[in-house]
Amino acid sequence: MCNESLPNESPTMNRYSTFAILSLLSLSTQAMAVDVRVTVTNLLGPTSSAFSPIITSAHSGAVDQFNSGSAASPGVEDVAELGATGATLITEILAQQPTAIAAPTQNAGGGFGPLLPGASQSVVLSGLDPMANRYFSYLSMFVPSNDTFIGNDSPTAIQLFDAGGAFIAGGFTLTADRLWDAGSEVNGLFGSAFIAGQSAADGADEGGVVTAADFANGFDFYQGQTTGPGYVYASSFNADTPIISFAFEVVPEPSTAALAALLALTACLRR
Ligand SMILES: [Ca+2]
Ligand SMILES: [Ca+2]
Repeated sequence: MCNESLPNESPTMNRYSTFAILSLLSLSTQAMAVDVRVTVTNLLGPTSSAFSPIITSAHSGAVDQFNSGSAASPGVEDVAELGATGATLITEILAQQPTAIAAPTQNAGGGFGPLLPGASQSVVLSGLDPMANRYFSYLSMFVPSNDTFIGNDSPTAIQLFDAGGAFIAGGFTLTADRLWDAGSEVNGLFGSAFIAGQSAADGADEGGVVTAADFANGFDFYQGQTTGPGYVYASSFNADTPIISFAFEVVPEPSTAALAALLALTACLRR
């Protein structure tokens, strides 16, 4: 885009150069904030399981949603049993780190609902600081079930940015052996979510701890049952069955686009 015939030292170009550098300085603080779009896709077959909206968050590593072998927090129990938009969990996340950014994924047309087999949802985590929001976490109910969920136990397992602040999130896929049981509700048809005629608000207290879910046999209760959306549930899982994928991309902001243009202009002027 540079015009090679431009004289290097004209007074006009020096004025432009000064303007460009001053503009760069004024934009530098805005440009540090990054918007990242998270896109999730349900990889299961058409009569298989779905996910509640995925509660996503970006944090410094200080946000630990749960621990295997310990009782689930009220926020994790709420998502794992009811699969809503995670208001209690988001409150817990912000209590652990006030500068964390957290939000649930939405359907393509907007609105919150189940992430059905084959479908995708997304959310933009806005204004991320590469240090305060370096790591990514997720949590979502896996339905039909009583309290089965996906979520990362380790707060530092997934990096959005490296230690130098560079965006490095490459995406990942979860397999069925990554499902958890919250240990908060007894598994069975009674009180299961996503099954017609059952109410997720029902259920018997389990009083247990977060453990690996019985993905091989733990969904037999729901086989042949009609789901909320109307299809008859039929599914089976192996340990290595892919269930959901996560993808990340930086969303250009107007300030970022302007900065890129100014950088290009400055490079031209310095030739
Ligand atoms: Ca943990
Ligand atoms: Ca359970």
